[in-house]
This record gives sequence, structure tokens and C-alpha cells, in this order.
Amino acid sequence: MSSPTLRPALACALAALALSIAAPAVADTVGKLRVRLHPYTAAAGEFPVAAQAQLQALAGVPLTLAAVTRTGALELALPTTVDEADAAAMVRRLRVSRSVLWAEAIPDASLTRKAAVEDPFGPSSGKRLLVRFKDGVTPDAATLARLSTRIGMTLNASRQIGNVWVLTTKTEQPTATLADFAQALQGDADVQYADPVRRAFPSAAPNDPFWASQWSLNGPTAGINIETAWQLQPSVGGLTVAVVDTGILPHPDLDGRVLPGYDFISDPDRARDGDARDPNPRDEGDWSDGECGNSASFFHGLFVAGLIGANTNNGIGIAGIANGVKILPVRTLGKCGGTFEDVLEGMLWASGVRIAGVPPNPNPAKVINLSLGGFGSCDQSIQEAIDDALAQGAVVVAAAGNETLDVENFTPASCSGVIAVGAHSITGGLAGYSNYGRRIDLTAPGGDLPRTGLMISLANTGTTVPEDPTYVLAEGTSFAAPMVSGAAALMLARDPMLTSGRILDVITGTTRYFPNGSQCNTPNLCGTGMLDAGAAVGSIIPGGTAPPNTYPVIEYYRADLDHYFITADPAEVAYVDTVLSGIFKRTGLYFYAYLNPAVAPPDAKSVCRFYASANVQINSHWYSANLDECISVLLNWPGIWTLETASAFWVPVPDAKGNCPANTLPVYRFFNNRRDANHRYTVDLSVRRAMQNRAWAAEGTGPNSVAFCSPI
Ligand SMILES: [Ca+2]
Ligand SMILES: [Ca+2]
Ligand SMILES: [Ca+2]
Repeated sequence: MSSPTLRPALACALAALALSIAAPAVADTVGKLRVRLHPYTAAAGEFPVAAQAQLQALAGVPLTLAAVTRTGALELALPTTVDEADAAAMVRRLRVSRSVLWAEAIPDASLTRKAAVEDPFGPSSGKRLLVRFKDGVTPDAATLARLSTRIGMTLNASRQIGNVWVLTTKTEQPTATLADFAQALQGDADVQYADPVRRAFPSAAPNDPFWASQWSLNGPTAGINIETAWQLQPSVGGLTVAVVDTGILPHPDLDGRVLPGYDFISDPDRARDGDARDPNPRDEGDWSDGECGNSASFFHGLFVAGLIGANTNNGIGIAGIANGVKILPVRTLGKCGGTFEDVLEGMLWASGVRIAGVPPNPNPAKVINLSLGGFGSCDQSIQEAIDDALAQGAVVVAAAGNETLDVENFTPASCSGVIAVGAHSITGGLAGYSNYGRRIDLTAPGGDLPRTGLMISLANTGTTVPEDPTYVLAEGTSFAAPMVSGAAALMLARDPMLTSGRILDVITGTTRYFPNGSQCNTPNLCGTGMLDAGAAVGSIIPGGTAPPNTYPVIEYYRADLDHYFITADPAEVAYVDTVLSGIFKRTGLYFYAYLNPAVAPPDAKSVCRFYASANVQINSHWYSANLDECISVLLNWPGIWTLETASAFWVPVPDAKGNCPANTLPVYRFFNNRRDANHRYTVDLSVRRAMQNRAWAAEGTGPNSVAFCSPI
């Protein structure tokens, strides 16, 4: 692979369109904010007094609940209308709170503006609707009969995805009709919301494949300043990034990087692998014989995965952004694209949510890359899936799309809580194909003509089915989103406690200015600026900022035993990091605790630490902040478990329902259910989901099984 070959050119008409933008130069006013609270803070649609007080303190003004969206977000009225800059500052302050999944301003104009754009992918049809019923309601015969009457056509229930049911109409209908059906179903008292199943397409604009340098990473004008980022954070240490896309193929530049993923394409014809969903996410090719856009296969998911995670410094091919990353390939797009039904399922599974009939995902993603899009503003079912992923601690990055249109008409880029990425060119201008508008958060390199300005990544020589690994040049917002996903992975590796809202703020707050004369200097067109991964990573303090008087409790992993170990003692940390470094590796995760009870909160409890040696086939440590539990182990397991210390560290503890005090995070405890009795303690919600999916037993107080609480 030392001299990569390049495939012949694939032209894309969209890429050649001139940029024609009716620039909304006038700044808008804002009278309302939209906020989704974390499900641990409040149930969907609820606005508890404590949350209201906290949000008002952050916003600096009274906030009145004006409405609730069907997916449970709160629309909060401001006492007076403010300008957009003030609203943006308010929203940034709200995002600081861990109670806030996402927050955004609602410009007054958007309340009256209506999308008047035709579907650029052409007319489409289908027979499926995604319907979320109110809690406790299932689509039994009576319910289906009532709903069928409502739309004047027979509806059947085909399956359940998370909280959402797939209902099918008797006959195929234009998507516009399905949208009308969905609207009608929302009039039923048992229906929380309904969406038509739209089609999704890769946001790629493949172009003439000539070898070029990776200006996107290192270019002085428009590159993402990756070398600075790598000096600060050379590797992401196995952090998982999901690529929800066309699947994956073997490539020497991805050796060791790819996790077993899953294939969620439910239509065997589009999947081209002879069956519906299956455990093999191999990209079977997306060529077509005139039914849809591309005649030759592009292997889009491989290209995207390569941008994020190609092996760097391995002597071949290209450098990926997030060295050491694990790519989770989630196949949802095949011949002629895919459906949001499959994308929805793939995205939920990627974040660790259990999907009926599919093995649980043992590697929930910290970052989910969605280099795909479909026409239509954000569907409620997709919004709810994004909210679920964010609630698991994942960051969701979406390509803006390549239609040279306002991004508000495209899903998932128009969804709340995603980082929506437009594409800029090698000279720093908005790429000719890139969507634009108020909903863009920032731009990243996506490539544009001339050929030296395209993006290079991994590909395959096959024009229909896969053949041999190679590299190609291409352009598209599909390739801008992975730049942001890679940068987010580097930030999370530096501080795993970062929330999605904090990453959005840092990544948009550290962008480079667009060049002088760029149309992107018009407000509300291209987001805050161009991605600067060096500045973004540099803005993250490694390991975060310890709360006053606390020390990090560092987590280690011992691979040969599949054991976890934690310690807050600085001398022991130094010992394990040096003398035992061949045995125990840092996982990169930690939480905070007190080492001196005199400076801890008065109600903090000491944590006992026990050890059971290899002589009794255990060789593992165990910790508890519950004195009764400590005494019970002492009395019941003499000669097995030995008390090493009654006070390894001090922590606040939850109440009887498992709720932690304000300004702390729950620490979850998991037991491996084996003779060797290892336990894991974590504040990380994606790790929590991973341990649940690996069938470790949750132990602790309350329905969420909380062991103790960690100050933040
Ligand atoms: Ca299949
Ligand atoms: Ca397959
Ligand atoms: Ca390489």
C-alpha cells in the first residue's frame, strides 16, 4: 500500500452548483429558549422547582414554562425579548449545568418562517410511520383500528424500536401523504408523536480522485491545526466512535481499529447481503443501475472511518485524527441510501440502548458520527433517539448536507443537541455544495474543487462489490463531520467528564475566523468559524478541574484478569503508574473524592477497602461507603476478604432512594458475577451502559443502583 492507486473520477452535479444564498443579514430577536433536561433531573416535560431555580440562576432572568414539545423538551419564555447575542450567552451558561442535555435559543422569526423548499432528493414514497405511544400504551387491535379510522387506511404494527413503534400502511404512499397521516395520528390521545419514515442518504459528493496532501489536518489557512492537538493529546486510548454509515471493509490503514459492529439495514435488497439485520456490517457496495444517484460504489463508511481513525505513523496511507480510536461500524445505508427507521435503530444501539433481537452493544460509543441526511426538519423520533444518546453521555455529530440549502430542512443536522457541521474549502470559504444557515454550529474541512482541495481517505477499488483497499479523493459535508468527531474524541480522551454541551461550547468557542471577504462572515450562515482542533483540545484541562479539597480516584484495568482497580492515594497512584505499569493500565476514567475528612462535607462517609488474594482465586479489591456492608464482609468472610483500610477515601452518599446530593454525581457499582469477584465503580454513563450490556450486576442503593456520590 505504499503507492496508493486512485479510482477514476466520480462527478457529482451538486458539487458544481454555484453558491446562491439569500443572506439573512439582519440579527434576530429571541423571546424563548428551548431546553431538554437530563432524564435523571426530571421526567420528559417536567420542570421541577429546583431545576427552575438552577436554570434561572444560570440564565440570570426568570424563566416561565410556556410549552412542552412532544419529545419532552421545555420551551421557556424570557421576561423580555433579547437580541441573539445575549440569548446565545444565556444558552452557553445553561449548558454548563449537568442537568441540561441541550439548550438553544428560539429566534422569533423561526416561529413564523415556514420551509418552502422542495425535496432535493426527488419524490419519495413508503408505507411506514414511526409512532411513539404514551407510556403504558401498546398498539393493540382496538388502538390500531381507531388509528386506521383516523387516517382512512388500515395500519398494522410491525415492530418496536426502543420507545417507538413502526406502523405500516396498507399501501405505499407519497412521503407527503405519510406526513399528513402522522399529523392526523398526533390528534389521538394515546399518541405522543408520529413521524413518516423518510429516506436518508450519505452526505458525500465524490469527486476526481487525485492524490493530495492532507491540508484538512495541517493546512495553514483552513486546516484543523491537528499537530497542536496531537502534542497535547497524542492518542485517544481506545475510546469508541460510532460511524453510522454504509458499513466497513478491511483496510490495512485501519488494522486494529475496528470493533465488531452491526448491520441494521432491514431491506435485503438494499443491503445486498441476502438478508435483513445481521451481525456483519460489511459494506456490500451501493452502486445502482439507474435507480438512484451513484452508478459506482463509493464505500462511504470506510472513507469516514479512515478520516477519524486511520492508523497514524504506521508508514502507509493517511493519518487519522484520533489515534488509537476504536471505530464501531453501524451499517444503516445501502443501495439508494437508507431509512431513518434503520438509522434510528443503529444510533440507539451505538449509544448502548438495547434493541430487541440484536445482541447488546458491549462498546457504547462516546461519539456518534452521522455523515448522512434526509430532507425534512428533525423528526421527533430522531430527536428522542438523540436525546437518549446524549443522556448516555455520547456526543452526536451530524453533517450539514450537500444541497446548498438552509440546513433547517435536513435531518439529523437540524436536530437539537447535535453538533451540525458545514464544510469549508482549502481557502477557508464555504464549500460550494455545503448547506448553511442558523443551525450550523461550525465548519470543518470538507473539500472543494480544485482537485488539490479535495479530501483523501480510505477506499476500495471495487466499482460494484468490494475488491482491494485503496485511497480516493472526495468532497462533502460527510467528510467535515468526521473532523469534528475526531476532535471531540481527542477532547474526551483529555477529560472524560466533559458533557456534550461543554464540548459544543468549547469546539464552537475556539474556532478560527473565516478569511476576510468570506461570505461566512455574514451572521447565521456558517456557524462560529472553522474548526481548530488544537485550540479546542488546548482548552481542556487534562483530567478536568478537581473540586475544592478533592483528589481524583484513578481507575486502572488489568487485562489478563479482566479486573478493575481504583485508588485516590497519590503515592499508590505513582507506584502503580511506575512499578506496576506492565500489569495495570489507566482506563482514563476517574471520579473525585476527599482524602481528609476535616475538609470533606460533614456527612461524607469513609470508604472501606478490602483485598482477597490470588491464594483464594480472587486477587481483587472491593470498596464500600456503607459501614454495615463493610462490617458484614469483615465478619462473614474471614480469611478471604482482608480489610486493607477503613478509609480509602471519603465521599458523600445517596439517600434511601439512591439520589445523590446537589453538586455530586452518582458512582455506579457493578459486580462481574464470577468467582474472582471483581467490581467496577464508574460515574461514566456510557461505561454504565457497557457494564449492563456485559451483564455485570448493578449493586447499590435505589432503582439506579448508586454506590456513593462524587463531588463535581
Ligand atoms: Ca443483512
Ligand atoms: Ca450484513
Ligand atoms: Ca496511516
